[in-house]
Amino acid sequence: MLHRLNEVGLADIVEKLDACQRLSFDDGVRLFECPDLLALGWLANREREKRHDGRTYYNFNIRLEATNVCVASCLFCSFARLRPGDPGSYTMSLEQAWDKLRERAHQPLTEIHVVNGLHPDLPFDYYLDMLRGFKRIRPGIHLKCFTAVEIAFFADLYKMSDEQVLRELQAAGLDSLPGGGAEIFAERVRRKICHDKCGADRYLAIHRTAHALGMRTNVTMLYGHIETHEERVDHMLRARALQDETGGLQAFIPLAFHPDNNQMRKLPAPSATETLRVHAVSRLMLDNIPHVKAFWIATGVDVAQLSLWFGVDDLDGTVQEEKIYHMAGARTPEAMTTTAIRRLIRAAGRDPVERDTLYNVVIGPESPDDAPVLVQ
Ligand code: V47
Repeated sequence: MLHRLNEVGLADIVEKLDACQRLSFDDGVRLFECPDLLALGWLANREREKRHDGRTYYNFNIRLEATNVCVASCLFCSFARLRPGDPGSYTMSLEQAWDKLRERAHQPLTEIHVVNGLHPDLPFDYYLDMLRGFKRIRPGIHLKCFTAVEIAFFADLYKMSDEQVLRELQAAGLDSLPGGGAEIFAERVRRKICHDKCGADRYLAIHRTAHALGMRTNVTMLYGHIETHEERVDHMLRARALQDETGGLQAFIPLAFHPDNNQMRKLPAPSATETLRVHAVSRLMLDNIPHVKAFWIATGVDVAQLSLWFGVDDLDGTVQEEKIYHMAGARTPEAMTTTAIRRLIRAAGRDPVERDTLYNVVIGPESPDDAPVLVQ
């Protein structure tokens, strides 16, 4: 492969990586323009294997979207319904939200991932009580809830600082923040696709504060719409700079734009090759973020499997009941069993590792893929 990387003019980048030197903005743009996808994948895979060998992580989680009422008007979103009472809008009662966890009492879940619309009328206690209830039902469960965009919204609505909001949620049981809401950090893109929600600086500041309070977080990147290669690289470098400061980011998650049922439906969905390229470049640019995750719901199961040779070491989890992508046209299943995830990792020639949210090993690669698992 080295001669192919030479041929496409990337020998200097290979040298930098060999010397454990950081790649620059221009390097990132050149990687996006590299015509040889396999050579790029090979290079990203080398970085992946330096960190994780063949280990490929997933977790046993559920997704909960407690309301789709949302005051923001992101053009790419097919999930939000603007006002309570609009056709298709819903808001779960706390009992309904808690039932989603009670119904899974038989499953060895380790995480609930909660993402909501920005609801203008719910009291802060709704969210605090939701978290307390989850911990009452299942004290050991990890609560990865509320994007930085939701945290900013709570702070403005309830007239608190971002830090106060995080502290109160943490006291009620919040363990970490998911990476949603990052989209593309560049102001040009945000103005066009999500002008009325929290900007990039505040998003990153909220993650910085969460890290200072001892929480881990993820960062996402929505790609395949109107963003340029330069804007993708800029996005990655802003995440990398935050990580230099705090070390609190666990995973970088590129999210493929889905065009159905939203105001950007005229755009085509990103291709499989583009998806592989974005994940590979992410691995190469983000030298300080431990994990690059392919969210299989967004990439498709087959491409997620291939991505394990293009820099990816994490596939998210069982998910179960995902709405945001399925309302935007995703044709992936809504859930995968842990056996199915382990088999697809194994079939790719990689080693499946079930992890908890903080990447502690729950079931190692040596376990058989259909091993019975203990219910917590
Ligand atoms: O922020 C919304 C994206 C995100 C569309 O932290 C869309 O572990 C594509 O952040 N096409 C929410 N994307 C999901 C998310 C996430 C997913 C998996 C793991 C983690 C994690 C976080 O979904 C939103 C937005 O960027 N989104 N609509 C759409 N039409």
